Amino acid sequence: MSRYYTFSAADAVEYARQFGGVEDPQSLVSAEEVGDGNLNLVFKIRDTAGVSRVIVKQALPYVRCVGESWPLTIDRSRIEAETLIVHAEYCPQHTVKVLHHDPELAVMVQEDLSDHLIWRGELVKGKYYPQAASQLGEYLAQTLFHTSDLYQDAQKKKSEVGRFLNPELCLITEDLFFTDPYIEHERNRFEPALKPEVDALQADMTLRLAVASLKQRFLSNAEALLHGDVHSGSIFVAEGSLKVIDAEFGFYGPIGFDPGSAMGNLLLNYCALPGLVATREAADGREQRLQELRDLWLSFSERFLQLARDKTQDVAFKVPGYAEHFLQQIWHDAVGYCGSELIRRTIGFSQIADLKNIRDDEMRHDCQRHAVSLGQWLIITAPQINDIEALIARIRQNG
Ligand code: SR1
Ligand code: MG
Repeated sequence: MSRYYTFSAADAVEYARQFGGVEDPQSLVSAEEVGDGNLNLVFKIRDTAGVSRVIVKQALPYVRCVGESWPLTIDRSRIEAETLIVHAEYCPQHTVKVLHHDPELAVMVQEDLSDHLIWRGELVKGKYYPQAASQLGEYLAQTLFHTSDLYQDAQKKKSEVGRFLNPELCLITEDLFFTDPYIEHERNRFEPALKPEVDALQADMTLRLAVASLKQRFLSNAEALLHGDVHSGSIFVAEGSLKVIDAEFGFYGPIGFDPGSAMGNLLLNYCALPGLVATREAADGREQRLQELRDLWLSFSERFLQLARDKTQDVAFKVPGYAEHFLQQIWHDAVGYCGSELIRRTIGFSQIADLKNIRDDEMRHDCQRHAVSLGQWLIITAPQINDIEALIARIRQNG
């Protein structure tokens, strides 16, 4: 008999008193449900002075933004907590701290990050955090290198792949990223003005072949323990600080998927900025996004190579030139996954504020068209784009 029940605000307070690790548990008196993601309940637990002290997060047995008609395993809560715990082992400074978790109740208590803000909200307002992209690159390099075959013992890794199988959440990504946008599907969401672009995209067989390869590698390449959903809504930022949250899509997959998803979110904002802020600010903001793209990739790749040089365990993988070769494969994958993030967030089920918030219809459609065409181009030409400067140069040419 499962102990699972859905928490009320009062349950969340009681739970935080027991497991929140605060010195004065009785001072915790109220809970505010603040979950604005697609899947879970999230409570801020406040003390008598109204200060938020810890977060209680619970997985519902269905997709929250749809309802009970889309059931979803609560095991995702275990996967999320265990992924964050592994990632915190290698990059504590950029991973939200899990204070306690209970797989049966699908609940976890996390550190409060009220002194941070969700990066997406800040990007939509045109705000710039100069260190955020490098910090994200550091998080990705540390977590992905240390869980890859370059570092992990091969036997241990096989059992870790089993611990993090996550089939239901992976299926969501397999469908929403690589299938739905390329066929007529009831989950797709786009306005009639975009129908010609969507028809052309779905008829583009070169594109669909390239997407098939991306999907195959997502399904088959268990390279490292990914976060699995690195978008700007899964990241908290503050002056000089960045924390990654929300790892329920964690699994062993192709390393390029994580940096690629992150790059895709920077480029979605790049495409949306002319519709979100004044012309001058949009031009500056776009330059900042391109700089962030560069910072993200350079900090990721430089740290990954340094870790490979210093810490690779396997004798065969230590052969000179192998780490560089592996990194080049990761790069090409990342560019392809970046393109698929642009497309699925623009015409698929899971839309984002950057584009949705553009009030002027024509401007919104233009920005959406830009995101779709940039995504198409990235997916098709990924094997020919050899480095970050070539990518940035082509994005500039693309408008
Ligand atoms: C049904 S879940 C839709 C999306 O929300 C999550 O954050 C993931 O990005 C997923 O694709
Ligand atoms: Mg999420």
